[in-house]
Amino acid sequence: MSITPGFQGRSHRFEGRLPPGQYPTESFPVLSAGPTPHIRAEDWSFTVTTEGGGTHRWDWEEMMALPQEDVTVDIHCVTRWSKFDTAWRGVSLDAFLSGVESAADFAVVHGEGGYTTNMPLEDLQEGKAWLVHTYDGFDLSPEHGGPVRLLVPHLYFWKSAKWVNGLRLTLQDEPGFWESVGYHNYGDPWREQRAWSD
Ligand SMILES: Nc1nc2c(c(=O)[nH]1)N[C@H]1C(S)=C(S)[C@@H](COP(=O)(O)O)O[C@H]1N2
Ligand SMILES: [Mo]
Repeated sequence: MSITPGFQGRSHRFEGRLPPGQYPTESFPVLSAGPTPHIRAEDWSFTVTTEGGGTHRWDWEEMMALPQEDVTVDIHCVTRWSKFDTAWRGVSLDAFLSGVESAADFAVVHGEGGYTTNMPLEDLQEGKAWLVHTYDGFDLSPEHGGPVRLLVPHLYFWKSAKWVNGLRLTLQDEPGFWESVGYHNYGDPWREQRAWSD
């Protein structure tokens, strides 16, 4: 029998839920590459652009009219903290993509301020990703990406773009902000895909 240091007591409850090289934290660290934009909900919008240049846009009210889901998931940051049972409310990416005609295999997610991150389109489909506006029962704070951020919990948390405002569907894979400076292109925490060389 082995006990992970600093992880006693809760080890049975979270058994098997800590990816390699990670430690659990109760706090919710803020990691932003630049200043925090303050965006009012009424000024927010989300635009999906297809490989052919077609656009589909939702404003706050239109997003809130889509089916809302409560999601409780574990999140894993590449800086090695993991947080269990984070509780969000938002809209599945499937609800946005269902009416979008596209042959794209890849997606680039855009956040206000120029942040981008890429992933295979299928990682945003079939209940694997959400646009979330509520954390722990409260409006998502600007520091954590409010009014709306992406949540794609099965990949390292840098893929969960804060202040999300767009999704570009592409035929070729295009590395995003961190991916183009050495972070792993895919970022599966269970395979410890931290850097390109992993
Ligand atoms: N727009 C934007 N999204 C972003 C980031 C950023 O700098 N800008 N940082 C990423 C990184 S590296 C992480 S770990 C998480 C941090 O989210 P948090 O600040 O809510 O913990 O957001 C990700 N999304
Ligand atoms: Mo991160």
